[in-house]
Amino acid sequence: MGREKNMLKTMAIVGLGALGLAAACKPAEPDSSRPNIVFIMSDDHACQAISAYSNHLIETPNIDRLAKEGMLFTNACVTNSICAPSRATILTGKHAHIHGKIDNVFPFDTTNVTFPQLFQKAGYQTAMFGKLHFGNSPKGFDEFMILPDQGDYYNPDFSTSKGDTTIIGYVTDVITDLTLDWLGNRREKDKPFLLMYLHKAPHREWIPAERHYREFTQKTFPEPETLFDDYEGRGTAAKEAEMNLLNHMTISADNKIYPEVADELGIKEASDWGKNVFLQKYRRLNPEQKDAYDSVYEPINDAFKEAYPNMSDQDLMRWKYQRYMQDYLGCIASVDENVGRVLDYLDANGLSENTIVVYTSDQGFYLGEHGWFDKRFIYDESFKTPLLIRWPEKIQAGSVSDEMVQNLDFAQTFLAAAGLPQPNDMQGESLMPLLTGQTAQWDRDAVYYHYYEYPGFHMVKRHYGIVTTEYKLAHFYYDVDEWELYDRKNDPYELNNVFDDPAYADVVSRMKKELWELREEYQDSQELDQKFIQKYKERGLIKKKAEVGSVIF
Ligand code: SGN
Ligand code: CA
Repeated sequence: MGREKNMLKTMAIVGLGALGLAAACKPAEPDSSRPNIVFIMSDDHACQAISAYSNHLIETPNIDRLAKEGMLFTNACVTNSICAPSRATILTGKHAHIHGKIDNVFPFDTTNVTFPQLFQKAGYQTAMFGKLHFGNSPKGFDEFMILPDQGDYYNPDFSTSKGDTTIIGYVTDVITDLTLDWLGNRREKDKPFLLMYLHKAPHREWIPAERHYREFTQKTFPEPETLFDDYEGRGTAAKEAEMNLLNHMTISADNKIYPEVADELGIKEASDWGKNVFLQKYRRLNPEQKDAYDSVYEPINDAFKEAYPNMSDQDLMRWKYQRYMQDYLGCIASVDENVGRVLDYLDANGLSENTIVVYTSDQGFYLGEHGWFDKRFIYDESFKTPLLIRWPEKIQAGSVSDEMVQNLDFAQTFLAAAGLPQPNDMQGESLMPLLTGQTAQWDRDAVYYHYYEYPGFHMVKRHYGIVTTEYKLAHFYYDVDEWELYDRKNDPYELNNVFDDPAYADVVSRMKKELWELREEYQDSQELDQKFIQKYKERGLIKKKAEVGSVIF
């Protein structure tokens, strides 16, 4: 409305004689059949750390705006809980065994068709800023600036189509500056746009912005009920995973104890990996950044030096959990602030009405639940991912969907929203019926999951499974042959594998049948499982534990 008034005013000023010219040059009217898309994704952001889901750890008022003004998905999940495979699934609308990016190791096969390529062809202006993690450049973007590999928190390097560059500053701020600069200065106002704004934060090694060091390192956070999980009641995979805060989180890289302090205290780790990572990151800081860092982390080191000799394992676990949360949540504070900057820009420039804004993560994360950090498992904290979508023209403000939607669905959703055809070989479903309140048209009752990266970081065994609202059935394979069944309603923390419980015999046979059907529907198979194992063998990736980055105290 406001826009129409402005246009009329312009026409009155230019006068009738100039009308033809004015019409030819005027910005196109917002066309609701071709909405803009701002796809915001952070890396390893757990639902537990977004206040729209739960505010027991942190307030995220800006991200929450998307739920207040749009839709919150409480059961969004991924197909493979790890970075690059998730990104490949989002871009292609296919499961990992089809697009081929099964893990973080092998590069993405760029002969895959991605939805941004289809948008570009259809006349959208396209741009990507931040973390991709594909080992190659994205296709289908008019402009991109991406972090090589995992990227750095301070003074990050970027790859662009014109070469590489380093930008001084804090990564979350820098990615947002690039995004706003593009929106403000290079966006072609007569075209709809697709913008992918992709944060590195809050990925490991969790270094907050200077402005958040002090506040967050002084906080104490509530412990999860399963912090001291002993993994009884589950299979070998949970027991052998190397993601335990006490045993596998490194004292230097992760907990920010200077290597010389760790040495002085006689802390032994299986390798120097954590110390080396710490030094590598610390050396990136310029003198001012180092001063700011030291002014906060030195006192933490001093206090630890004093406390450590009298700490029990339990005390150390608790200390590590607090250190972890302080830094992880400190990173999220910047993500939230910066999301606010982008939302404010859209508001101030009349773009909010006709722009679909999505906030999600490449997967969920353990924030001490089961004593863990990291992800990978089909268990809830890593399987679920945040999803908030705002599109004022179509989505009722403040709505909530409990349906099981997947990152597999995003590509088709965007294509449907823009009125573009969905390729037949995409494997998801458009979320449009859910977004527009036509829930009756949505009939999914189970989702399929498959994780591959083993042996590898954190040593989570290969597994595939099926999840319904009531049950979760998973098969761990390769160096084990174990099944797990969880009763999601009666055992929400997934502590008791009831696969062998006679009371669940019927459920097991029904779920297995459905799992085989899903495998067939999505064209996954034992032959493919073997093919991917063979690929690891050919690349020499089948190694013993200690050689693949395991760090044991
Ligand atoms: C790095 C991390 C791991 C993490 C993988 C994958 N170690 O290797 O903890 O699981 O990335 O993460 S780090 O201390 O060197 O960062 S992912 O998000 O890219 O899949
Ligand atoms: Ca990730």
